[in-house]
Amino acid sequence: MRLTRHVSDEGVVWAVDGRALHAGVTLSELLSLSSSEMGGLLQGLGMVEAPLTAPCEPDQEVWASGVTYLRSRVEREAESTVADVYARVYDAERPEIFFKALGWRVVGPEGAIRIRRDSEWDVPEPELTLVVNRFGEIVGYTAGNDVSSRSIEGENPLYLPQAKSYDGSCALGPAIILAEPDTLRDLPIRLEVLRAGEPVYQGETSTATMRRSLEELVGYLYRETTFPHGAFLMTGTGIVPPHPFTLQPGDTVRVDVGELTLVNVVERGR
Ligand code: DO4
Ligand code: MG
Repeated sequence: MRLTRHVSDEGVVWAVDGRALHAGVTLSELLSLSSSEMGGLLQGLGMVEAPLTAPCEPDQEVWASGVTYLRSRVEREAESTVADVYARVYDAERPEIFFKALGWRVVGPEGAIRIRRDSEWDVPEPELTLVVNRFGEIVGYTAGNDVSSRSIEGENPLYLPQAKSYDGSCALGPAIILAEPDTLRDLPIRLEVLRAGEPVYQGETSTATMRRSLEELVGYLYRETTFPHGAFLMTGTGIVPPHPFTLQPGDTVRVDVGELTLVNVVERGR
């Protein structure tokens, strides 16, 4: 089943497999129920034609995990003056988890992701993004792009919130696929960057190469933090374009995760 969020002149509507859910049924409400209770509300009415927007509510939280793939550790060690922290967190029992965005700041399909004006080295990070209900159950996934400034993070890891969390740094979509966690353990992830219509970077990996389990990441996120309306958790990148690649305004970034394709264009910050 595929959940999508649409904006029309009449307002926002959620749909299941292209058919509108009953007025007032929101993702927040669905994620406040257990996965067995949620099924009862997933009844589609008429077809929805309105454009897609990011599949999250304005007040939902997006969190992210880091250094969950060897590739991420290797690139971060190379860019950083304190490489040791990345090796340590890759091997540690406790994962790196950080706050990424509130739903209202999330960019949807075809929307503009951004590179900061005060950053010279910027990359997309294609990530399996878990959709988790209030009980910490994984109910599905979406495709995510954890757009990041490597120059700011590389200068000092304490600058991570500025490297990771700013307008246009988080894109999700185009849909939520409702799925059992077991179906997410070996999902293909691909990244392609087009410049003037030509590919300038391509990479691929699989969630099977992640060092941590999905449940482990969700377990740490929910350990001392409640999410009455559920949460999104980006699970880290296994693809990092190597130096000197950097995003440029006008680039098109395509992220494939499982059966989803998220496409965004790159803009320079204000
Ligand atoms: O350690 C910094 C962030 C790591 C990250 O975003 C990732 O590995 O995907
Ligand atoms: Mg990331």
